[in-house]
Parts: sequence; structure tokens; C-alpha cells
Amino acid sequence: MVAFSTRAIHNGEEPDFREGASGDVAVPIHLATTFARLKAGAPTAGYEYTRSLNPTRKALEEKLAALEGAKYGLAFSSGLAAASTLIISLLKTGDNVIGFDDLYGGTRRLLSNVFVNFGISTTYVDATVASNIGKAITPQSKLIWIETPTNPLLKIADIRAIAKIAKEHGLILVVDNTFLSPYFQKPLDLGADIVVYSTTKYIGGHSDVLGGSIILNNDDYYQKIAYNQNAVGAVASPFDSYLTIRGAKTLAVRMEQHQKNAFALAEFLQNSPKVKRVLYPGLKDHPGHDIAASQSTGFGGVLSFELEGTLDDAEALLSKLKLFSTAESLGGVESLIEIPAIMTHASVPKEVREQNGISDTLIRVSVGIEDTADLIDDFRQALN
Ligand code: P1T
Repeated sequence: MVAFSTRAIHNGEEPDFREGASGDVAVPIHLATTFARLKAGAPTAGYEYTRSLNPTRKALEEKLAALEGAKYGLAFSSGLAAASTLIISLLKTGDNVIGFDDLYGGTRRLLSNVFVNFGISTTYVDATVASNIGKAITPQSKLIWIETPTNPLLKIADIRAIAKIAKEHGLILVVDNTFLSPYFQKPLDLGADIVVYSTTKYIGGHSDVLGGSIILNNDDYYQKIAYNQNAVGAVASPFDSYLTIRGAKTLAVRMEQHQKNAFALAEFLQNSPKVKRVLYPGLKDHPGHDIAASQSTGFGGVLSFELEGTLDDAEALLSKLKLFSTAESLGGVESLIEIPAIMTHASVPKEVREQNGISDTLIRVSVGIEDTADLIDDFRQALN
């Protein structure tokens, strides 16, 4: 198998040299919603209707699977569409999910406020200690859902240890790998059953396309999820598929620069008297550093920190920054900054946020790929 950056550019997009084809080096955007056939019973090259199969989405799905070194990739209209399709495909009424207590607010909202209405319950545990998962398992438990690092506290879970517990109890382990992307971490190789992404983030990489994906090797789970991808219809559009493909080609070089800048900013913030604590798994004093270093080849481009003071001080800092736009989301080339308590995690009940450590002065930064010194200078002037 060729290396990651080579797969990112070539897989899913081999030029088509068949009679009449033009040999495009970039996959065309196939906008057709339906595909004509010469004979009613014989779909042309397997294409019938775009919800079921579309050539541009197929190219993206092949590329995403290749990046993970996996058998199957499926592309959805958003990360949460991928999560929803996964849950309805593999769980039923009465089943229980064991979730990391620091999941993205929207994932938690989906589990706690939506699927609960269909009789699927979720138990949240601090998965930084793998045995907490074992303790929470009941006969109803079917699936474990973790992120690592988590959003927004950058907590680290030991994927290998949790995969072992999942196997022992016959549970499905799902890892949301959005924060590191397949460039830095490959959960399937560590024993996870399914990887999910918000491709809106690093894989798309330019804050201009919403998407999600599910990557896996298991034939049975793939058949079920692929069936429901078509049945439910939350698929990635041809144009969104194209943009995500375009973004994915530069994932390797972008991730290196995101990480370089995140390290520099984390170290700068650690030395500021106005900062209470910095959460970045790359820092040696991060409680999950050793596990992170043992299961991933990098620490990513997102960090959080707690500012001394109040919510007003946090808002004032954000308004003084010139290169960091105050906005939700992460993983784009441009630096973004946000306050989880009033933005991305506002849907998490206040008492749960506080119990888990999402204070009003916790600030999350998606460090972009701008010039390192410019980003540090901007923070220096804003903190002053
Ligand atoms: O936004 P969407 O593409 O549906 O993906 C949801 C999602 C899933 N998993 C993780 C780890 C995420 O961070 C997200 C989306 N997160 C944000 C929008 C955010 O600002 O944190």
C-alpha cells in the first residue's frame, strides 16, 4: 500500500481512459440525480439514482476508506447524519449506549434528547479511566461511543483498552476521530469497530462544506448502515463530495502545520499569567499525554484553555483577537475561537457542563495554518 499522502491524492480518482471518457485528473461533479439505462432491468454500471449511488460520492467514499486503510467508507450530509444513521442501523428500542461524558454537545443532544424518545438510553462515564466503561455495562448495553481527544476538554481515552473491554462483552466500539483525522490516528488498527467523522472539520478542511462519514471493515455492520444510508437518505451531495475530496488531498500537509501552530500557542499560553490552565494532549503535563502518544502519531490542532476571570473577560479577549474569528466549528485552514459554555456546548445542561469542567471561561481554539509568529503575536496583543 502506498503512503497516506499518496492515497489522499490518488485513491478514488484514477483517471478514466475508457472509450469516450476524458481522463479527468480530478473527479467530475456528477450532478445527475438519475441515470439512464439501455435496458430497464440493467442499471448502467450499477448507477440507478443518486441517493443510492453517485459517482462523485463513490469517489469520496473510496478515498475515505483508503485514508483509514479500511474496507468500507460511507459519506453523509453531516457528521450528525452519519451518527444518526449508525445508531438506527445497529441499535433498537431497549438498547443502551455507553458514552464518554465529554462528547461534542450535538452528539450528546442526539443521544440524550432524540434517541431517548425511541427507547435507546445513554449512560455517560469518564472514559479517561477505561475500567469506568466496564463498570457501566449492563445486559442492555450494545455500543460504546467515544471521542479521543474529546470536544472541548481534550480528554484522552485508551482506545486499545476500551476495545478489549468491548470485545470481552460483545459491544460495538465507535470512535469519533474528528479531532485527529486519519492522518494522526487510526482507531480501527487499535481495535475499534467503527470510525465516524465530521468531515466538515479537518478532512474538508476549509470551512466550506458540511459532511460526515463512517469507516469500517465489518461486512455485517457495513451492509446494515449502507442499506439505511439509502433508506434514510442523509447522503453527501455530489458538490459536497467534490469539495470534501478536494480538501482531503492536502490533509497531510495541513495537519502538520495545524499541529506545529497548536504546540506553539499551547506553550505560549502556558506561560501567560492570565491563563489558568492549558489543555493540549501534546503537552507533557497533560494527563492523557502518554496514552495519546502511544496510540496516535500526533496531537492535532485543537486546544482549550481556561482564562482567569469571568465570562465577560473571555468574551473581551475573543473580541480583541484579529486573526482568530469567533465562530463554532474547527479544522479549517483559518484559526477559530469559541466559548463552549455559550456556543458549541450550550445544549449540554449547565450542571453537567460544570460537573465535567466546561466552565464559563473555558475557551477552545482551532488553530489554523497561518504563520506561527503572527498567531502568537495576535494572542500577545489581545491578552495585553
Ligand atoms: O457538524 P457535523 O458535521 O454534523 O458534525 C458533528 C460533530 C461530530 N463530532 C465531533 C467531534 C464534532 O466536533 C462535531 C461538530 N462540532 C462542531 C460544530 C464544533 O464546533 O465543535
